[in-house]
Amino acid sequence: MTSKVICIVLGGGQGSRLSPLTATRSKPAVPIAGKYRLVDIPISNCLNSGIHRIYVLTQFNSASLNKHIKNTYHFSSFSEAFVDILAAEQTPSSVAWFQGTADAVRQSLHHLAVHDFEYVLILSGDQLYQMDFEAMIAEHIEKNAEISIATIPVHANDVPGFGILKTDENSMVSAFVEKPKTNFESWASEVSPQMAAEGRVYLASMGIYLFNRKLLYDLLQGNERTDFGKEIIPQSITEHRVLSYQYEGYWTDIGTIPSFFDANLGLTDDIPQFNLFDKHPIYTRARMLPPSKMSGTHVDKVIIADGCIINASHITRSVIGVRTRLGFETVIENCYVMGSDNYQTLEQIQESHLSQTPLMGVGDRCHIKNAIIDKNTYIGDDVQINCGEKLENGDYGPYVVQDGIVIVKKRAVIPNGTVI
Ligand code: ADQ
Ligand code: ADP
Repeated sequence: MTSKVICIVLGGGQGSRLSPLTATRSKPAVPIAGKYRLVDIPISNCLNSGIHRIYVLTQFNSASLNKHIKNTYHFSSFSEAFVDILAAEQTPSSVAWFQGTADAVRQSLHHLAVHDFEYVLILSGDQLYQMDFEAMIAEHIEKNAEISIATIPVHANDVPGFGILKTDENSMVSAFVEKPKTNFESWASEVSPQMAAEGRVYLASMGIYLFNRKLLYDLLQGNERTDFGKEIIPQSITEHRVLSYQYEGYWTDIGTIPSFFDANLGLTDDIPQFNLFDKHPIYTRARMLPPSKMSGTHVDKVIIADGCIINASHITRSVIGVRTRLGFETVIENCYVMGSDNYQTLEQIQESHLSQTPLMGVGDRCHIKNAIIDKNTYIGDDVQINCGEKLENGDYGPYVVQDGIVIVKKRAVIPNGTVI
């Protein structure tokens, strides 16, 4: 069955909600969990489900995404497997930008035409979850559906952020409303006792769709509908067999700074909801980095990627990414430190010492709390970043504050003694 499926990963519009992490890279290339990129999550779910033909749609065909995909996803030349990037080919000022999710898929249909397939699986590129799509496809076929939507029970507080639906006794979708803001109580559904006990009684679309090939072409061609959630799905439920494929595992949106931050730090829990230590791997680029080296550090609930040089005194509830360097007597709490793309040479380090400019990484005697430190940053000695909660949201030059989280921009230099 899965050999008849082509997957399209919606890699993101302008990515403004993840700004400034998306300032120089496309959203699918944003680093996650210390060594992966966002796009590795949907791609790994596909590969682990036996789906091997994958297109990633993005507005920015940035060098880092290209490089990552090219260096990561290699298949035998005897297989038809591929992971390809399809980028909107115009400039930001041009109307030829993808106008929305459905428009992005429409503009990509001609790339699919050369393949043999019966189903198209459409995924979001900014969600953290592990799901077996093979089971979803099996149910789609068994119930003779034309469209299947993966759904998850959510709490009333979350309803305004999702497409909410109702189903009949056969799990066929009978009603759908995109992101209802008020008076949605009548949209409550019958759910499992466990979900009901958690107060999760509204069935939300996960933005994961399986379409029969011909129907997708019919729905997209010859019209200007631009969005799945706002137009295609609500308009399809009366005319087509739309199945709700219910899922109750861990699933979270990582499309905003606070949700991205929480999802990363959540990986440090004793038993994380998203399990990196699972038999199904999350694939990413193999980097051939040296093992991490640590000295004099007390660590508690920390994930440390390869290639780090760590002399900090304390690290708590943090994710430390590839090639991170942390100086002596430094304290890191509740942080995602993304790491670096390269190491400085001993000569460069010597020069920095002589000129008293910060080294790449985090210097000595720093105290950094509630922060995302993007890659290749130069944070000097005696820097304190821990007043994010008291700062107004906004762009402060080398860093941005968003809901109490300080995001130090890629390649930013934070001079010795700075207090944020
Ligand atoms: P949203 O996530 O709000 O709701 P949307 O902003 O359209 O929907 O994004 C869906 C996915 O497509 C995201 O991964 C986004 O980055 C990507 N995307 C958006 N515009 C794009 C473009 N022009 N080109 C390429 N990719 C693009 C949707 C559904 C809801 C559902 C939620 C679940 O509309 O019904 O409940 O997903 O998260
Ligand atoms: P990642 O480890 O996050 O996947 P990459 O290895 O793709 O990052 O590197 C990102 C950027 O850094 C690329 O432009 C790459 O050329 C550059 N880079 C990587 N290693 C080095 C190095 N040793 N010296 C200088 N630049 C490097």
